[in-house]
Amino acid sequence: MSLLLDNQFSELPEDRSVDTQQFLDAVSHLPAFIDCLGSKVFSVIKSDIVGNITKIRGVYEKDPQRYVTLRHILEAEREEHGSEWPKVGATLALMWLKRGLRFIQILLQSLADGEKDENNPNLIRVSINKAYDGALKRYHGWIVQKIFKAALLAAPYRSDFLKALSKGEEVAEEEVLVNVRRFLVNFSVTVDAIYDMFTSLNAELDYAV
Ligand code: 0SG
Repeated sequence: MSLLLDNQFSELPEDRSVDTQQFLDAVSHLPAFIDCLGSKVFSVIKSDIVGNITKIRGVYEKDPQRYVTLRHILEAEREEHGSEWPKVGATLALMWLKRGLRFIQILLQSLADGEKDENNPNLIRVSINKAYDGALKRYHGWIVQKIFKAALLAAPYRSDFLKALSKGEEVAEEEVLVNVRRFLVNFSVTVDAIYDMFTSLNAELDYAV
């Protein structure tokens, strides 16, 4: 059962600030969605994302009035951690989480755009590879790139992936893609805003794990 498309990200205000509570509520549905993909190979990805979310939530819950937006968290941690920052705390967790979100953004956009491997139209590897190259590959050393290759072999068929996006129900492809496009509107704006925030605060790091 997927709650992904049912749980839209909020529209951002004019200043493009991201409300921490709303963001945490929205990303909290990702782990359950990853479970719907059906292979244990994805559990490593799920625990990474759960770890990121838990860390951000842990900071937020210490003082919700202080950390109303994600920018408040980054600015507070910059003050608190000095030269250790940004490779620390919720800033580091969000740095990685946003890459996972960018991966999902590119993957869903590619599916919505109808990109396909013409010889294997029921595979989504073209879209997954595009997402990986655009969001994650440069941050991965060769061992993690091998994990990605293993995950690629376990990737669901297009039909199963679309079914997972439709709460396990058989829904016409075009209908699912309409929902994907709707979901992508606020989701993409949010992911872009988080990337821009990291750039403007000079918080982005480009080491590989
Ligand atoms: C259709 C499905 C297709 C799936 C294809 C999968 C593609 C991705 C495969 C990559 C597998 C990656 C597994 C995990 C890798 C992690 O090592 C990296 C780095 O992790 C960070 O390392 C942690 O996230 C940080 O945690 S923190 O919260 O404590 O801050 C921290 O530990 C950091 C190291 O710290 S440091 O040394 O800097 O001090 N993680 C990633 O690369 C993110 C992977 C996200 C994948 C998202 C895929 C979503 C799939 C959804 C499908 C719709």
